[in-house]
Amino acid sequence: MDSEHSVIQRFKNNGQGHVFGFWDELGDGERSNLLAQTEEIGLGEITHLYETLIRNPGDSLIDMSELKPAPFIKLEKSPGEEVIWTEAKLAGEEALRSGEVAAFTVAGGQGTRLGFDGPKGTFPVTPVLRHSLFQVFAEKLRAAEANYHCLIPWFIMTSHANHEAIEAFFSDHGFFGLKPEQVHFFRQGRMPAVDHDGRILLESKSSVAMSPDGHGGSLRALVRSGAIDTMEKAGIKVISYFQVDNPLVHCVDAAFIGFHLLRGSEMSSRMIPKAYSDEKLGHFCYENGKLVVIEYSDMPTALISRMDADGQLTFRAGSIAIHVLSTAFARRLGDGGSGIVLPFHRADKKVVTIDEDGNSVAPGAANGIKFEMFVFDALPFAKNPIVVETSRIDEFSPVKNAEGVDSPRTCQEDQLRQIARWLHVAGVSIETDETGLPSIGIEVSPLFGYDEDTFVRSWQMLDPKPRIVDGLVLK
Ligand code: UD2
Repeated sequence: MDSEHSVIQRFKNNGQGHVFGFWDELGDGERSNLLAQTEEIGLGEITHLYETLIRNPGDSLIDMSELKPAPFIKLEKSPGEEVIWTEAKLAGEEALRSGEVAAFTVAGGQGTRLGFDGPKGTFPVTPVLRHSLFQVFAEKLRAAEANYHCLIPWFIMTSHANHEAIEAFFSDHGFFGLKPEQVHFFRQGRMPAVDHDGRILLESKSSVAMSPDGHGGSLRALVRSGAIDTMEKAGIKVISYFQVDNPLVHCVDAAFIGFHLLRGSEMSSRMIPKAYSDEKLGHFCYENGKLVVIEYSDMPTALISRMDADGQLTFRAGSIAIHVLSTAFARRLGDGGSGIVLPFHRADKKVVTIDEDGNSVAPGAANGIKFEMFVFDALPFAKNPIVVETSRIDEFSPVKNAEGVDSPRTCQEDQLRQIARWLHVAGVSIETDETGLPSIGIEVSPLFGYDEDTFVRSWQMLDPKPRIVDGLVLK
């Protein structure tokens, strides 16, 4: 009772007493739900965010006039550069063989744009068998484990909304052949949505409108959940971070990991040249000597479309949200002990809430503000951060929208083009259109081949070779 009273009083003192406006009408279960939620909320933090992001948004923390394009390690190798890629690959392979690498998927997003009823990782993404994103990643990890004779623990950050569904999905599918004890699920933190006056929005009389605190919340969630302790106990030194929406990602890429290690980097990122100026990718930039990512929505249009004399976009280094972090760096940033706190960004959204009488209101336009942290904001705090180019066609085709760009259809087509290219390298030509898209459906399990080299190796060992027909599955 006392603690109830002090929580309620704290909210009143901070001008948020309305959160308990229906308290007298609530039953015991509803009261404890509301109390549990409100205990998660840092009222000082909310006041600070209101002051700095809503009331006096002021200028961006980044000085846009100081931005320069960030250098990156190029994929196209000039004669002397072959050797640095080879050395990097060897160093990454050594770390994998020594069991120092964990995979980390952020899967706590709400996936609203896709309009899929379920956690995004359960979305059926492959072209023939319609295997889920999670299955694709699991098979890639199993294939890498077989290749490097190692165990790769897999950490998956969920949200309060999808945690149980994700755990059940893995359990129903036998963890896709992984050992259950090597897969670790943990929930990310939440933040309340507020209105334009900084008042916390209620979703119902007994619940606050809470939403995930962004993928940048993964660093503190790694620490709070104990996942980082598990990593350290297992001798993990390198965390290979990727988003849940991109089945082409190399879940653990030896060369990328090797560059990270050889350059003494605490956080490294993958980039691709942007396909066109408005492509929705963050931009790798240097600001006053620090590596930063400026999200597409925050970058001034004049900079987004600026061209070099050779006709290329000046700020072409696009972030595809694939990073490698050292475990020690993740802990340092996640526990806040270093005094470094990732900034929050505001997102104006439609938030289902209630009116003064407690009736549900579905807004027609953005009525609320959500707060999210972005993991790439950790880059300027990292020692020796580096950016390494990768090939778009081989590593990036996310599923974000129900239709159009970055949709299930474009992603399936990109998977099919990749298989056609691999077959071509293996000496088998199949009919494709001018974009390289085959006219038939073929699927290759990552267990058969997860990149060109492993595919060609497995293909060469097939005896007899299968006929290439519609619906062929290689596993
Ligand atoms: C992200 C990047 C963008 C580019 C693009 C590549 C940001 C702000 N932008 O855009 O620069 O790299 O990806 O595909 O990151 N997630 C959580 N918890 C959250 C929010 C998101 O786990 O609270 C996960 C989500 O499940 C997904 C990933 O983070 O795996 C990306 O989230 P998104 O779809 O909001 O990012 P997007 O497409 O705006």
